[in-house]
Amino acid sequence: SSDEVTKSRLAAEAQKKYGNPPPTIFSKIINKTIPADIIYEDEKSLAFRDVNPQGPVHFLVIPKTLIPRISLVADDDTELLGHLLVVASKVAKKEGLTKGYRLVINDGPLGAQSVYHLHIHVIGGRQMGWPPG
Ligand code: DGP
Repeated sequence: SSDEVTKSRLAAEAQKKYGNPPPTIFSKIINKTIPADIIYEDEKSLAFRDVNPQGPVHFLVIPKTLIPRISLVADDDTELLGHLLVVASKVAKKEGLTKGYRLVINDGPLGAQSVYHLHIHVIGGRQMGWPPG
């Protein structure tokens, strides 16, 4: 099926660029083998609600291709990364976050990253503090 073709293409791309990063739970969300509250999807990206929300609105925007972390991106990821930010902004608007919100990308141990599939957190619906914890 075209689904299978897409899956193998994404896996091959990730393998070529980043070595062989182990798939995470987010691959299963992309493949729809585990459920998630998906609020946006296109060919290159997916947005779904975080299972452990840190505000009234908390969703994640991820690339369908497996980039493990922001510190591993390369020049040819520029367009995809820009796309993810545009998706974050559009979905935030759709979620009614007219008074502002917070974007977060955690990287690695010191950044408190727990899932090694790049994701942008979009958190809103309450007053944020600064500095973040
Ligand atoms: P980070 O710490 O930046 O790697 O954030 C990972 C986030 O992913 C964390 O806020 C919880 C969320 N998360 C982990 N597993 C699942 C899952 O199976 N479903 C959903 N919807 N979110 C998940």
